Amino acid sequence: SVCAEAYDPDDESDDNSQPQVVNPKTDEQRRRLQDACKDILLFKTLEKEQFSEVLDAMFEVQVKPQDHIIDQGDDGDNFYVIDKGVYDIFVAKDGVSVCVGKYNNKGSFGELALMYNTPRAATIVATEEGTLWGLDRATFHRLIVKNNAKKRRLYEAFIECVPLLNCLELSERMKIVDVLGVRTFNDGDRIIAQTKVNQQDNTEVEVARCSRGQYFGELALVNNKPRAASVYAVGETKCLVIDIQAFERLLGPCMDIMKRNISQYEDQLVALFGSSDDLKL
Ligand code: 1OR
Repeated sequence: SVCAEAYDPDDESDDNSQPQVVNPKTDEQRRRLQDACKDILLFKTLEKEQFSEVLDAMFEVQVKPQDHIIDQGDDGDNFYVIDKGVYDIFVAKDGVSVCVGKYNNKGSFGELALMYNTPRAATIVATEEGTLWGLDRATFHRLIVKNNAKKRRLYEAFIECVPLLNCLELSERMKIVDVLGVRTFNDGDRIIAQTKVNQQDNTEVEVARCSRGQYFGELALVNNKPRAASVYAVGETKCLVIDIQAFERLLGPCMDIMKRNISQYEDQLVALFGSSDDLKL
């Protein structure tokens, strides 16, 4: 079984024996593929050359409503990037399959079984016609898993000094490093756009400034509400990013700390504006 392979992110031995996979694509496919992959976090730390090898290896998959792309418990074959379509995520709880989330026309899934040689952790079902880009297990291993060893070396020390993540075990922190992406911004770039409830009042006031080791963007994910504030880069900045599914999967143990900090935002807002209605949980 593939589940018996040991996972060693520091294993540097090169699978050079393995031929490079190339699935030819039309210009139109290539354009769609590049568009679908431009925000995929797992690709964001790859060198240019590795990224183009990934794109070469990917293949198009057409799906129909109710197609099971992945079944929980199976061995992992491919990693998938969404081109279009809505996909439900089901996880079995006490023998009952529960919908725990969905992917809406963007994102990726199927990395866990390939990264850790574990059975598929969830079932993914297409709810409508859609298109996916698949990446085979061997190429995923050769390029993404190998890159994770480098990511761990680069970000291990930094992750250790993020206070929020102190509540996690080392192995849990490393799982965050495995799925995170890196994004850089220039001075003034808008990183998060506030969803404006009241279009009349558009004046923006600086309410806080975050620096190294701090975090932002959690509020909308914790509350399941629109973005309550905009965030702009001050000077050139570099952020480590995780997607909402990984956030929910990995940051549960930090939830109490985040909620406590959110109640402090409320106090700050009341002090500034006399109300914190936009933040109500
Ligand atoms: P995989 O290779 O295990 C199923 O195949 C994929 O579903 C998995 O990789 C992830 O990419 C994706 N827990 C586990 N896997 C998830 C989850 C998830 N969500 C998406 N996947 N949880 C839901 C978080 C919103 C935690 C459920 C308890």
